[in-house]
Amino acid sequence: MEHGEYRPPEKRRKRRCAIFSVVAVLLIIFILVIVLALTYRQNTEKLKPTFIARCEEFKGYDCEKIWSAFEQAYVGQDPCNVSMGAYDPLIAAAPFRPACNRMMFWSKTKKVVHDFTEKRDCFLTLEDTLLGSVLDGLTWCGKEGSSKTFTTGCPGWTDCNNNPVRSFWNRASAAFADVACGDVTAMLNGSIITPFSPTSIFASIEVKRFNSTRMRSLNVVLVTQESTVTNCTNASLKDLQKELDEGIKYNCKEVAESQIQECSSNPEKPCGACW
Ligand code: DVN
Repeated sequence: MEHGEYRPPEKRRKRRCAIFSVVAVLLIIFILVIVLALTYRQNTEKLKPTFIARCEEFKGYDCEKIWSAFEQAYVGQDPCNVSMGAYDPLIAAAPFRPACNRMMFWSKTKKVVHDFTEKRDCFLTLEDTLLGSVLDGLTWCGKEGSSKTFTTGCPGWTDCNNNPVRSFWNRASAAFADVACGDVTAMLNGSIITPFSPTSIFASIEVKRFNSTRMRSLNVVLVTQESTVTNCTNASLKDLQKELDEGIKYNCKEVAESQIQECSSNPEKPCGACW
């Protein structure tokens, strides 16, 4: 050691190390708390602004009231124990209005259907209504003992039947089918061997609620592509015909996806000429 260099006594050096360690631990805890708080906030806050913004695109509705009716269905609940009935107050807050001769149902054809309804106002799907629109593509759930809405860490579609998202779509689909009237259209997928799948929402909920006192016909548009594996003689489509309420006329037409897309991008073409 060089002459004149001063070294603190051993005790003072140890004290400085201890203080440094405490400060470092406190800093790490502080950073962890900030990260957890931001993650928690991110998981719980982004749904309502999206819901309200999408709702306000529909004039004449009290969006705060509809939001309250929505969150009461799942907030504070076990996310695997939210039944379809939990959304009854929401359906009552924003009831579906019948759009006779324009209503479109679908199954395994979400993209082609919504590409079409976004570009042409020939038809109305559930996702074009207020309730279908505010929640399309979103996920949400609550937790027992919490008043928060979570958007991550929620059960997936198949994790449990009574999850908040699946119960909502089942309930909304039932209410939408309850007002189906006039000539109704259903766009089904000709590239799968069972276009009318018994486990689908269309088959298990919607078709069962079609009522001949309101509905005149069901016109199936079977979307075909190069990979098409079926046609209107498909066995599952025969089942669909049998399941229809007595008095509802059934039609089926194979339509190339390219023809639907062409019609989507040609607004001058009248709706009825699309297929
Ligand atoms: O008539 C339509 C419409 O009114 C809707 O409300 O119900 C009918 C469509 O439901 P579907 O007959 O069950 O048809 P799909 O294509 O089997 O399922 C419709 C949607 O439910 C899917 O697009 C999924 O939504 P997403 O993730 O694309 O926004 C969802 N879904 C169905 N099975 C699922 C699933 N999501 C995740 N995992 C699954 N196994």
